[in-house]
Amino acid sequence: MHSNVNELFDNMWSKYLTVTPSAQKIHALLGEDNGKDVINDHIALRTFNIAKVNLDKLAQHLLALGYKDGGDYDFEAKKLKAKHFEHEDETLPKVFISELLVEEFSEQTQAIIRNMVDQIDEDAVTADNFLYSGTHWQVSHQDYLTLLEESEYAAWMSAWGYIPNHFTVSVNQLTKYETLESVNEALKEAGFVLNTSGGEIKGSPEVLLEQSSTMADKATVQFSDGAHTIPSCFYEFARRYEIAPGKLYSGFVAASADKIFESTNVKG
Ligand code: OOG
Ligand code: NI
Repeated sequence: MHSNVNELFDNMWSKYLTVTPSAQKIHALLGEDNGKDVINDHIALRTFNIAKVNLDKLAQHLLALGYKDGGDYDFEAKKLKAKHFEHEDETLPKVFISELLVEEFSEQTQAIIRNMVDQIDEDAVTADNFLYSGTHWQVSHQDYLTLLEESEYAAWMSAWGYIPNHFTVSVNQLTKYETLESVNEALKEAGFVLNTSGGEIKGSPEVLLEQSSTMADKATVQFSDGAHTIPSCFYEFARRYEIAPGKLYSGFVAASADKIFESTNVKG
């Protein structure tokens, strides 16, 4: 486990940038002073609900740094559960962690996933770098395609493993933009492709959270049977509304999150 929270996020950011070149460009576009002032609202991590690596195992890394459980979310159709964690130091990003409900999939999909998880060294899960350690297994592109038929999430996990699948710009804290609409327009003008599932803007002031995201960048993965270029990670944008004067809503909105997951989809 990390003992320094800033070091953890710096290392996660560096790992994420290796497969998400857009992120640096988005910072430069939205922030002042070449993006130095961009504050992240949250990051997101994915895993499987197998005990060795489940949501709770990932959460240990955050709880050890003073994060607290902030809410539970269910995604029945995608066969996922999630929780978010937040820190009393509000300058630290919230962390959204989801887990795939492996037992709800076909025997074939379960076998591919269990084989991957079996290859993880037990000690790797509690090591400092686990949340940005990538994959711990060999998987074939054929298996990736098999997973893709049942779950885009499972396929993404097989290729990328433990790495933040997105960082999220806090629109509230930008100085050059106020609304999510204006952020989206700037992104599109600069050539970024937005996730339009459920509309460009998911949520509304009524649910206290508006979100949008880019479609994931593409990067090359060395599968056991060859290299292939597939969706990697994306960038999200969140504008939060007040629940009380001076106090922003800190939760997530399941109906919106359901669509944000699709930012790593292979099929549009
Ligand atoms: C997480 C999707 C949900 C949000 O902000 O609602 C999410 C994921 O894609 O792993 O990040
Ligand atoms: Ni998110």
